[in-house]
Amino acid sequence: LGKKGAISALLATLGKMSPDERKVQGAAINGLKDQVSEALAARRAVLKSAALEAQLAAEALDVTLPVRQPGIESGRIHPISQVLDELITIFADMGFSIAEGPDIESDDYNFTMLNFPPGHPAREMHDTFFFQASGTNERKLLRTHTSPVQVRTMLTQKPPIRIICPGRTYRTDSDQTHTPMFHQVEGLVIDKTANMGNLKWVLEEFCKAFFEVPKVAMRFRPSFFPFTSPSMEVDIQCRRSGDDIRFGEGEDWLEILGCGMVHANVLRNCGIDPEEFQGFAWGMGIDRIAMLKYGIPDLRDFFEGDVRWLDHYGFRPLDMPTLAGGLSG
Ligand code: 2U9
Repeated sequence: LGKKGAISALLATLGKMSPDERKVQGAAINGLKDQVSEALAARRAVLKSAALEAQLAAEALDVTLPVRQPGIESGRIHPISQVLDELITIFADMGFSIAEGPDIESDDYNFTMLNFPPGHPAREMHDTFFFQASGTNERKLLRTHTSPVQVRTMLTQKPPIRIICPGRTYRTDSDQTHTPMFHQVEGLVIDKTANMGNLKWVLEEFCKAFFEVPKVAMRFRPSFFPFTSPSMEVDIQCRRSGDDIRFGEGEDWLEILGCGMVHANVLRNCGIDPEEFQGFAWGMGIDRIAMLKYGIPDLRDFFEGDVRWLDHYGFRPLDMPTLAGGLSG
C-alpha cells in the first residue's frame, strides 16, 4: 500500500487506460486495496491483543500477598528519644540551652569539683565504672551523672547560665529499675538572684507540661547531695490503681527528681564568686520518667533492641512533639 508498493503501482497504470477500461480496472484495484487494508487492520488487532496478553502474564500481581509498608510508616522513634525531644521542647521554650560533654570523665570533674572530697562516702554510692590508670595519668571513669557537663560549662562561660544537660550515664547496677547505662537530664541556672522560688516554678512548669496536665501538686522533701545545699527530693501527686497511674490527681506521691541550690564550694571550684552569684540545679532519670509517662514496666527492655517492643512502645517518626500541637500526639 506504500508509495512503492504493488497496489500503488497498479493504481498508477489507470492513467494510461481508456475511460471504459479505467472504470472496470479502477473498481477492481480499489476493491483489492480495501481488502488488503482490512486484512492489515485485522492482523494488527490480533497482534495488539496478543502483546497485551503477554504483558499481563509477565506483570502478574499476587493480590493475596500482604501489603509491605513503606519505611517511613514502619520505623519507630525509641521512647527515650521521644522523651528527650519532649524535654528539649519544654526547656527550650523557657530559654534553656543544651550542653553536652564526654562520657569518659576525670575523677576531678565527676567528683572533686562537685564537692565530693577524696574519700568522701558519697563517692561509694555512685557505683562507678573505673578505667585502669595508664602510667602516671590518673584513672578515668565513666561519668556517673551529667553534672561534669555543668562544671565544664561554668569553667568556660560567664554567668548568667541557663542550661540543660541530657546524656548517657553509667553505674555498676542492674535490676528491674536499674541498668548499667541509663540517661539523665540535669539543669543548671546561675544568676545574681537565682533562688528557690525560681527553682520551684521551673520544676512545676516542667511537670505540668511533661505530664500534660493543667496542675500538679509537688512535695519538696529535704535531702542531701554533696553539690547542692539545701538539697531536696521532689515527689509529684498521682493516683495509682492496679498497673494504671495518673498524674495531677489523687492522694499518692511519686519521687521523680532531686534538686537544690548549688553549693558555694562548687561555685568557687568552677571560678564563680558565691558572693556575687548563686544558682539552682536539678537532676532526673530520663528512662524513669519515660517509664512513668508511657507505662513501660521493665527498664531493661529499653536496651534489648527488640523490634516488637519498639513497634508497641515506639512513636511515629513524623509526630514530632511541640507545645502547640501536644507533646505526645
Ligand atoms: C552542678 C551543681 C549541681 C544536679 C542535681 C540531683 C539533684 C539529683 C539524681 C536524680 C535521679 C540523679 O538520675 S538520678 O539518680 N540527681 O537528685 N542532681 S541536684 O546538681 C548539680 C549538678 C552540677 C555543677
